[in-house]
Amino acid sequence: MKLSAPRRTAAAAVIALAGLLGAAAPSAGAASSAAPAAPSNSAWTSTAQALAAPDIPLANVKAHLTQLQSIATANGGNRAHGRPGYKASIDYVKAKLDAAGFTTTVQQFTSGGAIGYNLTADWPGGDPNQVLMAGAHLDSVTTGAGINDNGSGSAGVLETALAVSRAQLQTTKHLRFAWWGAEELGLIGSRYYVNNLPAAERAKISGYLNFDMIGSPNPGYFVYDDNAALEAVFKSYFSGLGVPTEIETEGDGRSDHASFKNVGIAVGGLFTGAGRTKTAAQAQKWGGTSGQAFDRCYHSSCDTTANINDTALDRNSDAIAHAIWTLGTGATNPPGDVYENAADVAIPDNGPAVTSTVTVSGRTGNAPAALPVAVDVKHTWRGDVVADLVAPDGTAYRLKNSSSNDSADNVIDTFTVDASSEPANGDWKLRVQDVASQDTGYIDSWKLTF
Ligand code: DTR
Ligand code: ZN
Ligand code: ZN
Ligand code: CA
Repeated sequence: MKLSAPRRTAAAAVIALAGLLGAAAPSAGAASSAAPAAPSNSAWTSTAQALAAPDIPLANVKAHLTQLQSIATANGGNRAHGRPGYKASIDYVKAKLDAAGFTTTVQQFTSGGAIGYNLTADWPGGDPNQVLMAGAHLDSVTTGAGINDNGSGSAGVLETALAVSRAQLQTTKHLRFAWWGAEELGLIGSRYYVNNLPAAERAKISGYLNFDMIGSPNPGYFVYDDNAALEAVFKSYFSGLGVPTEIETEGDGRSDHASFKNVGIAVGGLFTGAGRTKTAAQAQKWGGTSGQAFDRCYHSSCDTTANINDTALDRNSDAIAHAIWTLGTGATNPPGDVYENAADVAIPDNGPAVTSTVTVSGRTGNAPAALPVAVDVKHTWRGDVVADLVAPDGTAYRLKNSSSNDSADNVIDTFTVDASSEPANGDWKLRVQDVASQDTGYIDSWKLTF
């Protein structure tokens, strides 16, 4: 069994980055008994250190809430989809961003016979092929001003964007901020945005961070656990504050991150709780009142500026900035990063398929639309060989079919797979089967290049 000599050169650089992003360096997978093959020939040389985020002034965040409250009061008491208070909210947020140097876009859609609006704001610079998004729904329910739900998330994202402008932040990833319409009707605005984004544009989104209710009056500190790398960014921030966190368990699909997760984009976010009751154990670790809802005014007329816990709003706004600075200015995914398994795997003659695995981790977003799969299979009659790339979720991509008249030796080729619908991280497998008797061989090595 040929053992690969792990490539040490690039490994140190990749592990240095991995330490930054809290991710593990790539390694060979289960089929190999060889030492983990570290990424080799990485064209990535940067060991960019993420910059430290500034404090987000609570007073600034609350000033936005006061404005949203005034808008609701002046427009029938709410900021709901299809009502004048929602468009006025969009106009307020847009004006702040235009004045701060963002490139803003208002996207219209229709729902329930009424026009809705999404607002996106792009910060110039960063790798246009690695877009980091942060968003919040801006609409309220019809029964109230929606200051916690979701003025809090909207204001926290807005003030973080304004802090990026104040810092004239130079980013490695491209930053895009978003405020969604008609979330309360069923994630309508964010789903419209994602569904109308060309696949090539979707593939550029390395992650989406969602903030829906981050100032609940009886707060919990919940972190979305949909993506390990993004979850780690928030958990490490709160552990630095000495604040314990819990996994957000109100179920998937409960806010706009679901629109992005549904198309395979890595998502993360924060939540301080809605109508559920805080337990005694939670009150023990977080303070507040056990046996009472995290937000007693959830979807009610009392969801006003009085319905905010300042400490929770402050901590979560600072956590948003921490995530944007950490993920947006840290080292980008190294282009040309190679994940290889050089362990030999025997292929049974005219028998069951065998696999060889590489583990990809520490990346954000999806795999590329043109993923090179380099295969080296030694065989004495390559017409017998069928080969597939199997993504971490089990989706198989056919690389090579069998053919009865191809008697040449070996399958040594690089195939290109559109893997843009597959999250990058996970165990990728090369699956090979010999489908005709006589002649046989073995997987010599194979590799993916991201
Ligand atoms: N759907 C949100 C409130 C909500 C309920 N559960 C979760 C979990 C994660 C984020 C948000 C929520 C709303 O009413 O807007
Ligand atoms: Zn709501
Ligand atoms: Zn909400
Ligand atoms: Ca054979």
